[in-house]
Amino acid sequence: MKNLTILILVFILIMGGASLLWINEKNPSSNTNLTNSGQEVVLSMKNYNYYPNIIEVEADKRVSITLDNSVRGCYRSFNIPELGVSKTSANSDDKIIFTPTKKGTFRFACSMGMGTGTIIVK
Ligand SMILES: [Cu+2]
Repeated sequence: MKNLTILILVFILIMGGASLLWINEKNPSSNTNLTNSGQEVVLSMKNYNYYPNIIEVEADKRVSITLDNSVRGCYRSFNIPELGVSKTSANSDDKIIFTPTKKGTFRFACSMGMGTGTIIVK
């Protein structure tokens, strides 16, 4: 009887662990909002939007944003109105460089506002 109880407990633990793993594996696939931390940011395009579309940077440090070659059309025109950033990047070597001086959460967008994302300045 005691052995059976232990077996059941072990079984419950294994199932619990397995479901946790399952949840963890589930998350990345739904993660189109992956956060890219750091001052060197590379953005590409996924599902008609910037990817990743949350950027975390530190204030008062130079930020370099590269739009890789999957980013096309007006998405190459990159704007963060609240930080005074507005630049059209011709290609992946033409980086968007700025130094955010105010902290906060701001929106970035292409020139027509189809592609959007969030930049968090800490
Ligand atoms: Cu656009």
